Amino acid sequence: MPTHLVEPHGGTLQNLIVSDEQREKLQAESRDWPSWDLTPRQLCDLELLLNGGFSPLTGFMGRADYDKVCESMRLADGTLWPIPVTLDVTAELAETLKPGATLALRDPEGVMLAALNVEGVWQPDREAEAMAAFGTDNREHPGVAHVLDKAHPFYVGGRLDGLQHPSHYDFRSLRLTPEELRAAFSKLGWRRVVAFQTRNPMHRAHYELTLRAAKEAETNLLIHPVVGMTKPGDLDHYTRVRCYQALLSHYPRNTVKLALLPLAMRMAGPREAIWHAIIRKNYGCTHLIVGRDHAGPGSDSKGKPFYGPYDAQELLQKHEEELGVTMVPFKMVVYVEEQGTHIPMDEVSEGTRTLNLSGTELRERLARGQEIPSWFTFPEVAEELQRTHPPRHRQGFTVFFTGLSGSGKSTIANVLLVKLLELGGRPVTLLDGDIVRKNLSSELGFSKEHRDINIRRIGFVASEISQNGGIAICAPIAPYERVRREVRQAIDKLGGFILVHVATPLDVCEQRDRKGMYAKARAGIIKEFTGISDPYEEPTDADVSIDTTEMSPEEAANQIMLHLEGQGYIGVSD
Ligand code: PPS
Repeated sequence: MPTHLVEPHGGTLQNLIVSDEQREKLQAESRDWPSWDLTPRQLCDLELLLNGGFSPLTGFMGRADYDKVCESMRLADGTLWPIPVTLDVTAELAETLKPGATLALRDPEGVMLAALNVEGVWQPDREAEAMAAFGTDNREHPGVAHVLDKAHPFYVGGRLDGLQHPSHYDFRSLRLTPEELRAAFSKLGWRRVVAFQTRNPMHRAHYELTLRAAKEAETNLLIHPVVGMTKPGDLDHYTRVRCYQALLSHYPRNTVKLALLPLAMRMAGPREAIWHAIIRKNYGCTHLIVGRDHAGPGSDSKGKPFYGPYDAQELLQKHEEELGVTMVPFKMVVYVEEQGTHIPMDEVSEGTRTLNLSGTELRERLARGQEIPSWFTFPEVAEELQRTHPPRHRQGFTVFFTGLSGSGKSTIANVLLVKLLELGGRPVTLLDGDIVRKNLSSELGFSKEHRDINIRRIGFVASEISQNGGIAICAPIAPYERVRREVRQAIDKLGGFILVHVATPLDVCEQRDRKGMYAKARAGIIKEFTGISDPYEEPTDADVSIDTTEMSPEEAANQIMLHLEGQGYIGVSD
């Protein structure tokens, strides 16, 4: 079909999927090949290599390309390419791979997706790579943390023969390959297309700015959100895609298209902006909207931004002619109340009252179940966000007790269980120390290693419960700070986590000695007994601290209920 679309990067749109015949041959030969199970990040990279999103690449980079990309943002043949696309593997596998070997690349189920014709194996200097690609070796940068701490130590480069694309079962009609999207543009007669890259839900301001960008550049609009891997902590892509779908009907008819990009972002700021432009060019776009701090990870813990706000725009602008993709600067728009409309910030006259909501304010409003104003986001989008972020009093959470044996954890936990059941509305599960030891951890003893395994198991079950809207009450001793924090971190992401320190002093616990265990521990009959012959690390991050020396279990449980109420986990509407 004759097409007037922009040329792919490097001139040829790659499609690395082999013929049916070749696939059968490779499958038969693969019996004797070594295998590699791809990580989630590698699966994303493989998908864009196979479908031509990463044209002109025909496989994971070899050493010559990699070195040149790091050093000067170019492939060995001089083609502009800013980001290393490498296959990292373990030392054990690397040892077995020689040039000329073939490596079977498999998905998590073990299905072979591609054969890698090994051209080289090497151990990269990862600090140097971080400095080159990200401009920093600070591990607070998620891209740097990946390269330095998560990636395997060896890289394998080579051409790929693709057997099949990674499988996806969600939003299939929106998962268009470069070839499919180009065909759709041709059919619609679109020649000039501006892409909007996003990893966040789109609100009114995004809608207005994309509309303006398309109008000013006289282009059609492709909303092309990343659904591969984005910045840790971002909103899940299921919710985001439902939000984008809800937004579509607001655009003028037949001017906009939505498609999903299975990219694993690196958050590399300016270099990543160039990468995004190359990828969009391969998908048939002529323009890319680039905003403030495009694909940047924000600031480090000292508040210092990793990239300047307009570094990405500037770098892309420098290369737009060579690339054939025009950078459309993203203008921040704000809502001007007295005019009832959104306008670019630089057009707002001094003294005009403008409205905006920060991401934090939005999250707080969602957590409290408050209304989201329609000037900020279309009601259909707000509804989707509210469905995913129910107010706290309808979310799941975990109350995690820690304290010495005999401190009163179980008794208080049981009272709390009954009080929460009495309130109703959410299922409540008690994971008491003894119950867990009987049912979940019966083979474990009381060494540090075993205690940590025990707490991780409790944490895992609690996170499943919280994530699915239930309340988990855990009451182990949990003597070690590090694993307690690990559990908190895991659950905080999915629901609330409240640490209750039952801080009854050791002498009181020992005096009570309800189970006679302290006497046995003192006599050396029970070894490694917490507080006597084993450590207990007092928490410094407890949300509630209770000393039961002079407090009844009822009073203690009430104190926790008050805390839960204060935090919004239980409330009037329960
Ligand atoms: S841990 O450290 O969190 O894994 O411990 P946990 O699973 O809560 O188990 C503590 C209960 O096991 C009994 N027990 C011991 N506790 C501490 N140290 C040693 N060595 C030990 N051996 C047995 C004890 O009854 C604890 O129950 P509670 O309810 O805390 O008194």
